Amino acid sequence: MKTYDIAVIPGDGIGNEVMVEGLKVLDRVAELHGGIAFKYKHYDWGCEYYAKNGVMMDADGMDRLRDTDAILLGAVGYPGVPDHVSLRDLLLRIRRGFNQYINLRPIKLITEEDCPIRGKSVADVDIVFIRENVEGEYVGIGGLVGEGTEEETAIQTSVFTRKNTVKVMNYAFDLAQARTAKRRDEGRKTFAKVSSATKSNALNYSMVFWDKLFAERSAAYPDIAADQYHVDALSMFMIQRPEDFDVIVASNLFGDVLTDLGSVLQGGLGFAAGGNINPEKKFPSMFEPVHGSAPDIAGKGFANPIAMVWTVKLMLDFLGHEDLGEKLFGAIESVVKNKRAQLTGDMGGSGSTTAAGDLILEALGK
Ligand code: GGG
Repeated sequence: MKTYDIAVIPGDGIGNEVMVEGLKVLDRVAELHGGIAFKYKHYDWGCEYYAKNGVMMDADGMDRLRDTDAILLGAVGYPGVPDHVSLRDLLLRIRRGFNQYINLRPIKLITEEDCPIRGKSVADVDIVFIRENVEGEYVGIGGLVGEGTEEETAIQTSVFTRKNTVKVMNYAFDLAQARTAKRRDEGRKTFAKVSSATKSNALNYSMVFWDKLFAERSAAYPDIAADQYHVDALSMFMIQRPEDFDVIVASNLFGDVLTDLGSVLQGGLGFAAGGNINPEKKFPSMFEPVHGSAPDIAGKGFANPIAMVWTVKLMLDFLGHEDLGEKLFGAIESVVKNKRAQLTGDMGGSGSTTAAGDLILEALGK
């Protein structure tokens, strides 16, 4: 029996509710497999912890997470703690501290009725975002000078290193190669490509550098088509013609914004899953739904757990259990297609978070 040590950080708001469903489903997947188990260590870090202790996580928190096989996180942020404190002192600290330089966010439509764009089929919406996750605009370098004076000035600097940017772009091209190989095996003729989100017309150092590295990487992968768009145009084209996109590589900030937009193509944030990945496995990777803590609906028991369950699928894939990931995705597809009236309100149903989780368990079988 192989036992995986999973650190669980439900965090804030609906993070607590959807995490229960994620773990319930993960345990059923282990049961079905028979040869694996998941051992959880729960951490109550987050905004409530901050209110009591003045910190988002313990001082030795990173050491406590270090030896786990993966981290599952719910959501971070709650009124009462400034957003920049809650995000930077927990989520971004783990991403950067464990060099999780890839943020992988799939955008895949399961049923046409969930796509708000007229005339788009399921085959039209199947994109994977590779977002740079440890530097760029989120690097946290800057300052405030002249506070309280008329000259008050804020400075926030972006950092793009060649070493990291090349690794992120290579990851995107490797993924496109894998997607192309899979499509070939399936007898399909549409091959993957990589699109880059840039803004080099305005950002004359960072994004010109980004474009230069993208051109270099594209030349190194001659079998994979590549194109680039300014991020403003890309956000428009993602809505007008999502079928033109396959793998999109973006900086930290652009990727964050574009994936919220992209989630709408698949039915909303209730579907959007994510993984913060350290591909070398030197440190644990962390899996989290894209959505936040949703204070407006927290505690009411009707948050959509699908994004969390899909996130668990990404973790299974990463741990080398793609077969189980596929099985779990099949269960998600089955409930979205056949049980929507019993799913949560954002999907037009009248079910609770717990009921939606139970339906996924049922679809997984015994
Ligand atoms: N599910 C984790 C969460 O609460 N995310 C909210 C958020 O603001 N994330 C920003 C980011 O992904 O950079």
